[in-house]
Amino acid sequence: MLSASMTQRLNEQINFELSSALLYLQMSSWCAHHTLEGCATFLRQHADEEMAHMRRLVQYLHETGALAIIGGVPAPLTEFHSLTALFDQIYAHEQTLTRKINDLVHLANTEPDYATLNFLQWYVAEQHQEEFLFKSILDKIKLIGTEGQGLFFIDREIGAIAQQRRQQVPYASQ
Ligand code: OFO
Repeated sequence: MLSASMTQRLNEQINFELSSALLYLQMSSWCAHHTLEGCATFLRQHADEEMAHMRRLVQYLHETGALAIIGGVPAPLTEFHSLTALFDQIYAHEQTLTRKINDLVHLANTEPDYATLNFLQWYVAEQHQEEFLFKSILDKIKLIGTEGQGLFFIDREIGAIAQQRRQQVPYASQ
């Protein structure tokens, strides 16, 4: 059984994952609007992944007899200065997510709540992968550059990452 504070903090995380899904879906739409189809597909997949992260938390709350509460989330930003700014924002967002997961791990460790500590290990590993993924995308963008045909090649590269992830991540969408 979860403590009241752990239940509250896991519910906060549910809503943060949901707001991440909405942000990435909005970003996907921005990319599609700017004819960056590879980026749009990649970000749509990523929105689905965030929804899966949310559902995993909801299921855990059910299994522990707690009530999952889907709260209201603010509307995501709709405008981005550039593709580089958009991916910079994602990288910062994922770092915030990592800090939130780390705070949850700290709480589980100090309560102590070993079942939740164990459950959270999946998120710890996931955030490590996510930060690595987005850092490598940013590195690629900086390497290729967005001048001239740069955007075309970046979009193709990111579209290829989406293709690979479709095979690796079971819930990645088309
Ligand atoms: Fe759920 O934060 Fe990215 O992965």
